[in-house]
Amino acid sequence: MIATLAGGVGAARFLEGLVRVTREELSIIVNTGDDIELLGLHISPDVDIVIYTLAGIVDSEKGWGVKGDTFHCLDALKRYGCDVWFMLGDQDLATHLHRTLLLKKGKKLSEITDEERSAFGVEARILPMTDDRVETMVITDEGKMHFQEYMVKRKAQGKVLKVIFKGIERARPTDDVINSIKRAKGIIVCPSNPIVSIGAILSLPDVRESLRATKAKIVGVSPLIAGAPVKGPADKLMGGLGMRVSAYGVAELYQDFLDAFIIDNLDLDLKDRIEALGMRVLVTDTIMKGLKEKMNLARVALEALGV
Ligand code: FO1
Repeated sequence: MIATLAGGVGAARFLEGLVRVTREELSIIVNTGDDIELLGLHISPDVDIVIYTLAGIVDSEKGWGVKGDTFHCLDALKRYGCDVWFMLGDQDLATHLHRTLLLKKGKKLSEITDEERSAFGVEARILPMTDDRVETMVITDEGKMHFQEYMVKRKAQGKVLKVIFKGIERARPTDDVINSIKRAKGIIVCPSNPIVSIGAILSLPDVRESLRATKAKIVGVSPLIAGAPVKGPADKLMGGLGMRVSAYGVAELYQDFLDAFIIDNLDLDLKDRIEALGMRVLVTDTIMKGLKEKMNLARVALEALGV
């Protein structure tokens, strides 16, 4: 079994390649710090992005939402003057309605996610990082807000001063999360935001310790290419928090548990410096334009794991 740590769009695109090049069982540990309650519904964007992508129904241009979805419900809500800044499509709303109803009945997010995965015919296990409520909050020079509000509503404006995982003190990773890290033959840290996506997973008790303790190889894929993310505000968050905004900066964040790190050809000049942090560095094309590139990148990760 291979375990992976995943955020949203970048991870899902990588996983699309991985499921095609390995016969190993996959456990995908997914960030839930981006989860938000809107219109009375519990939205788990990263869980849904991974499931929709692996089910082949994601809107591949945006990387989130369902391909060809309509927005009639949101349009109708606008008539009532509702502030609809998060684009929830009609089919996507069904997922959030279903999840919210089951949460209200006392089911755990991990159980509901497994039902959703199965309903969409996804074979890989999708493990929300926790069943407890964690909310990623961003403090900028414009105030404190939910990560989705910072990223989507305010389009990542304002200088980032701090990132807080609200609720993390009481949150526990699920047993499946810790067991999959302990049992995995190899672990992949997907090309996701190192602060809010992978950072939230690593902030849970026992996760980082289990990664440090495992004898299995761990490989990371840089989400930054030539100092910029393919998607999302990783550069603004890292820069605001005083970190080096480069593949090197990401490697520094993971250096206590990574055995290998995959960087883009454009970052070849960083190879020696990253290797000096104590990890093997593989240099390849990490821009996942199509399925071929996604599968190639996944093959490089598997080679680094030796599985
Ligand atoms: N991202 C946007 O930039 N704008 C949106 O309106 C938006 C809606 C949305 C709805 C459902 C969903 O599952 C994801 C959605 N996303 C949207 C993506 C999401 O905000 C982020 O990409 C992830 O949370 C970051 O990992």
